[in-house]
Amino acid sequence: MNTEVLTQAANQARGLAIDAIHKAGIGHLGLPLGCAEIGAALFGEALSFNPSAPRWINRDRFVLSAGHGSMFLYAWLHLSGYDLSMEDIRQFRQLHSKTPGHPEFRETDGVEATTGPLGQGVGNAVGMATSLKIAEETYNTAEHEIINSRVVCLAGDGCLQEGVAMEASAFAGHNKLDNLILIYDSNDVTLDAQAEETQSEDTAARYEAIGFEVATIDGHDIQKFLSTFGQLRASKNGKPKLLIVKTVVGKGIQEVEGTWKAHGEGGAKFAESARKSLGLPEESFFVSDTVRSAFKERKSALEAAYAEWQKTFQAWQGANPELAKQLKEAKVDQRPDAETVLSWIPEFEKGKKMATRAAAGEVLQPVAAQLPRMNTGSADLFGSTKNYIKDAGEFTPENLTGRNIRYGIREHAMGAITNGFAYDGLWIASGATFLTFSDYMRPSVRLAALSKLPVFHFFTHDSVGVGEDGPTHQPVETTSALRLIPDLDVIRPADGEETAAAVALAISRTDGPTALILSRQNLPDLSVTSAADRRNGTLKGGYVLRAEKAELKGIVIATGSEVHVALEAAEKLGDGYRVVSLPCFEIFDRQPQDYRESVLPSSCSRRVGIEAGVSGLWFRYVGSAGKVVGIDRFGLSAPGDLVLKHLGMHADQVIETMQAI
Ligand SMILES: Cc1ncc(C[n+]2csc(CCOP(=O)(O)OP(=O)(O)O)c2C)c(N)n1
Ligand SMILES: [Mg+2]
Repeated sequence: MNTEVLTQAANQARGLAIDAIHKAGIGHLGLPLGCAEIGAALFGEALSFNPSAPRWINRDRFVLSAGHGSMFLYAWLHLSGYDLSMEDIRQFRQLHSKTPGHPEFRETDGVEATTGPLGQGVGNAVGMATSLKIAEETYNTAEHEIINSRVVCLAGDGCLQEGVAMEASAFAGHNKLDNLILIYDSNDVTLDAQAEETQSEDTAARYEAIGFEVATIDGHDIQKFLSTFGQLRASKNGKPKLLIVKTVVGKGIQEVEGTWKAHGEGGAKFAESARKSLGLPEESFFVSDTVRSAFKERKSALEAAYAEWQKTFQAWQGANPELAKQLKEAKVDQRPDAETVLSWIPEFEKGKKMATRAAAGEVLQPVAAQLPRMNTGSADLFGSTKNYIKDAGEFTPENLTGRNIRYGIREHAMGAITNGFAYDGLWIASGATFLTFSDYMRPSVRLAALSKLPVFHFFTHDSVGVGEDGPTHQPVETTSALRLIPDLDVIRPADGEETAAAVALAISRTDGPTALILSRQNLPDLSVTSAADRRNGTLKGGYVLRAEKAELKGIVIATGSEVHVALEAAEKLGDGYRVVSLPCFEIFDRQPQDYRESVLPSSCSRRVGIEAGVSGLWFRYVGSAGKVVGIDRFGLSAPGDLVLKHLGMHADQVIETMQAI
């Protein structure tokens, strides 16, 4: 497309944003208007993609980290010929539209990631760039290059102010992800104020210092953008790229442009005069025939390039049937089922005491051997989180297929990067840290749940049982806090067999994330029932671990490290007492009513729940007549077994509590 047409397209995309936001009465005009030339250059020329095959493996991934500028993305996806009609644009921000307020993965073709919480998209893009680097190394051969795409991320001042972006960028620089092009919309404005009120750093120097190649240009100069972008794209120098584009926020609405008032919908009331000054007709939601046909031609050209690629791909497939099979299975929603995964995991030695973190590490080995697609990582805690895949190497720029990723002490970036892996779908990613520090990555875990991403994490050191490190490292509220996130499965297994099932559940899940909550301290194995029963019970979220041997008098419900305490209490209480192990509330809640009733019969209201954490959520299972032995305070620095005892995590406390009902 020539510059003339691209300029017209930019102005018409501005018109679409103005009209959609004017119609909705709400939205963010600043970015779609300020970045209109960048959109024209990217979607009209620079990016490689196929609107008819939006998940084409060799597409350039475009992530709008500044998700508030969603109308930017919708306008360009529409013009490019994705499945996003003008009617969809008219429905901007309306119920069940394909054009929600912020871009949502799975809702709209061409939306690569759910963005809006600033900075997350940068982390996701770094994850996608990592994913593609591994894919290049895994799948390209000397004869055939089937993957050579780039990840392009548009971020604003807000994204780059957020810590997660800096964590992720440092990871990208360290790992030499030169397939990443981060475009920084530097418009000197944020939501509330001119940017100078809150930032004074030299962003170019900051990024140069962490190993990026940096260029700065006028973001309204289409030709300059195309030539610079082209150079950066071609430069395989081991440096990720930062392209700083100086733009005028809200450009085209003279009343507000260049000021923070242009950030949101403030300018929309000037729609009429703005349309005029942009050279647009009075007709709203206008796209000229010239622009339409130019984008139609562009789509044909993209499809032709895709067809060319298909030829290479066919040849590659013929020459590499094993790799082709692996790649075919590498889809975001493609996972082995839990029973299959469990069949790979041998039973644990009976009677052996073991921490569930150690059990998870053992379970991981045969699973990883069966699933070459799987990698894992830790936030500088492999030695403690135990999720290292043995003999599988470490991911480094020189060893891209190493399956253990050192995320550094960057929990938040780890969350966002693993989400990036999951959005891309090629690899099965997981991370690990101490449960207490899952708080540092909570925003990314929440987005994984919202976007239904099959990613999972090993959260170890799961209670005051951590011991001497003290209350800073002893989670009490964290497991419950994670349970509050909708669509996140939180699994706290009690022994090796439950851990095997927990890992199998995490691997097999296709429609959301899983948090594995694992103990630091050794736990006895629960061989009161068979390994198969414990595994199958865990697959249902909860089960009767010890059945009553006489008329039912009471039920003790527990998770993880407190299940053996519950067992001991029930033994002492007598034959009429049942123990229910409830490793996963969410999965148990999804079981049919008759199963749940068989585990927790409503006729029995004498129930005690025990968990080394805050008690609030437990009343759902013990009911108003029941009681909870929990820890509704912060912990203490002392040996773990003493702290657990001191805070009531012992059989006598359970017995006393049951007897008081
Ligand atoms: C984590 C997070 N905090 C706050 C917000 C609310 N918010 C949305 S946009 C924005 C300002 C962003 O500034 P910038 O990235 O420069 O965007 P511009 O105004 O230039 O479009 C804020 C504070 C958010 N979306 N995410
Ligand atoms: Mg800004």
